[in-house]
Amino acid sequence: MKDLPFGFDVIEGSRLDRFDHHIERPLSTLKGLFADAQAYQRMLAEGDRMVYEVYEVRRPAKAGELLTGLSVVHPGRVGGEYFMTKGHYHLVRETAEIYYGVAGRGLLLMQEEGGGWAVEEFRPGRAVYVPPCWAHRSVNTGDEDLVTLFAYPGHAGHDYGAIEQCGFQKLVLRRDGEPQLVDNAAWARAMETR
Ligand code: PAN
Ligand code: ZN
Repeated sequence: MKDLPFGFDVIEGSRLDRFDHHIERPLSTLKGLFADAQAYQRMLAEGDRMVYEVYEVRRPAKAGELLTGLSVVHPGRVGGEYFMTKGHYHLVRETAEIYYGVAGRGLLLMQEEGGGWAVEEFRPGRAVYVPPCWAHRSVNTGDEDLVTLFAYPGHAGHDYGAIEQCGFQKLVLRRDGEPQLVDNAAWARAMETR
């Protein structure tokens, strides 16, 4: 019984005391993610900064299970665009997800394939619900790590392709010292040629 993950703690601010899998996403693995390709190349030339990490608690990938873990998006910007996750739909579209803010400030960008979009604030103690069929991306708009706990159905899977092709409708950019949602021209162009 001791192998079952009945409980885990967030320690040192941004790590789980027990996890089975650690995903690292340094800048070099995120080509094409940020809108300003030149700013991306300039930053990469200065060093391969860690953009985000995920600590996963492994469970069988089947319906009835919940996959949980911790997402840590480090603070930073490429050009004016805040560090963020790749973002994805679930492969099984009819699966939801819940996030809980542990530390830091940020936004969860969401969008539907039909064109709807939404944004929710992350802060410590706040939960954010992602309904079935909504793509989701975490954005760190603060100066410290954005740490969130997540849980989603075991059989959900991840579909990164649609977001890699079209991006999100909105970019989150720093303007006058504040995060602002800005229309993503690349998304509009990708939609026209579909
Ligand atoms: C999260 C995300 C995590 C990293 O566990 O996978 O925040 O984001 P990307 O998967 O978009 O790189 C989740 O939403 N799982 O379904
Ligand atoms: Zn997800």
